[in-house]
Amino acid sequence: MIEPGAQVAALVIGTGYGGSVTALRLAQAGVDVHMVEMGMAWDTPGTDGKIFANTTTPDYRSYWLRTRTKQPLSNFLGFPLDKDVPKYTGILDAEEMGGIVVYQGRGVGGGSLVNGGMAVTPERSRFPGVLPSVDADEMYDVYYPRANSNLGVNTIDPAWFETAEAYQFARVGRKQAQRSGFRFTFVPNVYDWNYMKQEAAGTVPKSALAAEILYGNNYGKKSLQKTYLAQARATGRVTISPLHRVTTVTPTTGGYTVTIEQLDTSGAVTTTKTVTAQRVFFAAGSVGTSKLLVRLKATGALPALNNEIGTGWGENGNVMCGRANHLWDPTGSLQSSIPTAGIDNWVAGGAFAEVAPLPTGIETWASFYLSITNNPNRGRFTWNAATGKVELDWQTAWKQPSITMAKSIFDKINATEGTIYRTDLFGVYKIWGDHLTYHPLGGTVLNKATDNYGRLHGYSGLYVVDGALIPGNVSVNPFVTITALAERNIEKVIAEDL
Ligand code: FAE
Repeated sequence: MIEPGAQVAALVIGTGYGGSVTALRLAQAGVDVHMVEMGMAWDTPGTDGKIFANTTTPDYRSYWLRTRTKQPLSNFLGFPLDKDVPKYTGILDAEEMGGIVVYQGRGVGGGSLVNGGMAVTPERSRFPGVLPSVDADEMYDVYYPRANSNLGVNTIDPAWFETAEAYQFARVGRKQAQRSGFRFTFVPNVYDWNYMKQEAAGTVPKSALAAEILYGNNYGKKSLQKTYLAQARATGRVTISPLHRVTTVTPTTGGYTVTIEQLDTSGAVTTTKTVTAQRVFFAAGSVGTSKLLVRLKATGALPALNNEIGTGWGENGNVMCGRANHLWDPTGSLQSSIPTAGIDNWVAGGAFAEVAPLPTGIETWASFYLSITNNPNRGRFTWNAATGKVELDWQTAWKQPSITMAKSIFDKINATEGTIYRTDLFGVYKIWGDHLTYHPLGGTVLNKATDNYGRLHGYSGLYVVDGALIPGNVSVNPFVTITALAERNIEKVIAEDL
């Protein structure tokens, strides 16, 4: 745990993908690194003997400082699903920002603790539209392969997929996609598929087959704790302070003064510490990094940051929906919580739809999808001096292009199958889950708020290394791109700045 008055060579704010890559590579280059993480360590079992709670039974561990759950699927068959929980520094933050709920992981490992593990490299042809200033050859020859290998990305055994009871929902999704002429693709994942086979055989404790995902995964998923962070700790040069939140970064002689609040599990501040860091790497996630930098610029701690800070934020075009199948098309009462396939209509209709599980334990006859769409709308973080808070300018109506793009897939499938949308999953008579995102991106965009390698304009020794660099949309699930970009940028920074 970091001591007040400490002097550190490199301080990393946040322990998600960008932060973990940065810490590992700096440590391997001989730099001592301290990582500050506002969430918990998630290394100690709870009252039920497990570290993480099940998705079907949220408890005190499940939400970041909320007294009531805020489940992405809020309703079922007309009944609201949310329930009261004790206020605790739990694992999933449902941050309500203006017109959108932004879901984020909290704890050592960031989003890797709560996400679906879908590890997708965007198609090469789409990359210039995502990050135009980045050399695509370098990314596809060097940094994407490096990221995939270090994250432990693997693909499902196609033969097992054909017979696994837990993937009946995905096989129904495939059959219906193909009957409407859509391309159906398998999606790589960081879940250990061999472990899942053993879960199905009943030889190991169940995790994906026990509906664990949103509130953490006790066994089979290779979160950052098992990959980059384990490697980083093994260097002996990386230390981590969980339940510590960075509030201020401001220049001082030879580096930066960083103010850090230590939290207890009720979220109360128990101590405020001031330390000095030669270099500071912002890895607090798209929302965390952007909010921090907007506030530090507006309040005079880092006044020389440029006017791009806070702009170019997007939600990766996320929109959810469900379809009601016929009685002869059951999707299965046992569903793996780990998605493994999607419907690709990006070129024709601007949507890539993940065929998602609904692991309720009962037959629902529902097909459920999270679509990533080419929504062009972008939000902006601004400082509200009256409230002393950073706000996000985003309106729910800006999701309309996403809905239109998702409909390019599901209207056709419904027409082919003679089926209808579910209206009971996001409220009463509400088809579209258009009020949320799992994929916040941007707000401190590469080559705008920073140079082409994440160095913040206006200050030497300050870097952005996370999803805040990516301008709003990557056309697929984002963490492989965040990881690969962090690998590219830190290699340059180590070569030129240290
Ligand atoms: P992130 O992983 O969010 O890490 C930031 C860390 O910084 C967090 O641990 C914060 O607690 C911490 N932090 C924030 N502010 C402070 C502060 N002031 N002081 C100290 N610490 C701080 O950032 N992506 C995929 O590619 N595939 C998926 O299947 C997928 N499924 C998802 C499902 C869910 C439910 C969610 C929420 C996300 C999903 N994502 C998925 C998105 C993915 O997890 C996300 O893009 C990355 O985690 C973002 O990585 P960053 O390094 O930017």
